[in-house]
Amino acid sequence: MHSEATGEWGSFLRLVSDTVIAVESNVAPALIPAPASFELADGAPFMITSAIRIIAPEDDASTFAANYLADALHSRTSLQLAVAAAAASTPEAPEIRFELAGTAKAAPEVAIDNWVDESYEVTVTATAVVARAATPVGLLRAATTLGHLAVGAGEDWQFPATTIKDAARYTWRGLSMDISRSFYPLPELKQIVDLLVDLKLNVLHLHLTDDQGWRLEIKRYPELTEISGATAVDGGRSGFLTQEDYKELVAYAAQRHVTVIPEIDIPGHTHAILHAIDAADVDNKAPQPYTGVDVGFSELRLDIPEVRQIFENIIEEVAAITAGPYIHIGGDEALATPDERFNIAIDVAERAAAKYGKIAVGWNETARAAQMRSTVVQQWDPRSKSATLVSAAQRGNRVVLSPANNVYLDMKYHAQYPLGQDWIGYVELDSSYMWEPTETIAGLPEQQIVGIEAGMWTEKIHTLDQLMTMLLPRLAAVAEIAWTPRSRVNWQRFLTDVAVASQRWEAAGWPVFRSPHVPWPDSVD
Ligand code: TNX
Repeated sequence: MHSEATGEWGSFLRLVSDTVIAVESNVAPALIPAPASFELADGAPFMITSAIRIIAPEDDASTFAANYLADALHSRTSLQLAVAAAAASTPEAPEIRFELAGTAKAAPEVAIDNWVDESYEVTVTATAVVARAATPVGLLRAATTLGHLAVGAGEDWQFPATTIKDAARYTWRGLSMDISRSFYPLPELKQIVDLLVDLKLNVLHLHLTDDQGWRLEIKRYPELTEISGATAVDGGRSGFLTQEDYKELVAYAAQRHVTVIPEIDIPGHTHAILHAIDAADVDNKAPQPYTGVDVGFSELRLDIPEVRQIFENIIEEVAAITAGPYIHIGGDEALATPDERFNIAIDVAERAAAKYGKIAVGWNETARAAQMRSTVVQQWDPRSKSATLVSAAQRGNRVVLSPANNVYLDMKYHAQYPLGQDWIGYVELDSSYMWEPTETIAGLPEQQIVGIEAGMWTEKIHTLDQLMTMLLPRLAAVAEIAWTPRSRVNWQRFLTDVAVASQRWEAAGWPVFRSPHVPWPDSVD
């Protein structure tokens, strides 16, 4: 899988992968994100053998959770455990039992719209493993945890005796992924979803459109992808998702309780649509494709009725194939758009989302425009004035935090790092871990913070291997800050867990950056 890596990056990547331990073997479980409560007990462990069955409720979602655990154990241990329906349970024999029990908790007052109770409990004794949750999503979270809990080597694997009680801190935990500057095709996007599930993340925000490319087929305007699906940033990959591809991704993600949020960025970051649709390019500014990395020069003129109609037609199609409740309308860096037109653009976009049954999400710049209270504001730029964001939150808008200095995972790890950008500085693993969401913006009402999204921009990140090395291990840090209660956040424990978890990630084919903070077992220096 590293065959395409050449040059400086190629030798760097080979150095990384040479340090990988080929056969996984570990004695301590590495649970990332750390559960709300997790104690190893004194009792004997539960021995995992291929004779053990995973018993699950018969509904599809619970069966999916049980199969997820069977697959996770198979890839880590080579043991193949069978999944059986609850009616086939033989409680006198050792079993792994998934049980739907209890009443789902009520939604927090401020939550992601398609909120589902994700809490679960796992108890391990020598004779039984019981995973209990009020919802199938909770059972999937338990399955992920159990997949990580197994310790051993070769044929000899076990779950240590333990009790785990776990629940998410924030209800919106995601990754914002730019596939416009450089395209990432469907099979790679599915791997990204797999990584999100491994980290108990539940949002994949897809930045589908920008100056450099348009990545989603729109049936009414085939020229969008015929022309601007074929362009990309210099050195990046072009291409696009057909509506069938997109629907397949949405379904794949939904089965794993990941909400896909499509972003159609307006009024800036719009050179690709201007270049593809003549009627949208009213000022005739985009005869050529754009392949550079500048921002803030393009504008889609949503104050003009014909252009507005094109945009609404696009939103209608995007909404129709999006299962989740949201559409992201961008709104960032609209430097070519005067305030008055900016306000019109955000108003048009919010209304278009609402007309087709969706809630708008916008970057922090949208906080200053006319706004619906349901709109979710995504804060990204630590240099921006936070007063407008704070007052939007005070009026009731929900906030997703993506502070670039902590969670922009396209930033270089350090000055010599061969990939990424550095406009906000370097983001080493400690920067992604050592921050407290409620303390990032002075005066922001804490209860309006619905969650956290990491950011991945692809001006300089062009392959899946490069992408994974930027995500790992930093996305694990972001996932832990989003999931784990503050009292359980612990840098030293996290680092020890990253060293172990990296074996799993690399076995899945995802190269991991060797952060010097992590106590690697096989130090090469
Ligand atoms: C800022 S983050 C942008 C993107 C760039 C990114 C590079 C945001 C809302 N806008 O257009 O790709 O920085 O790090």
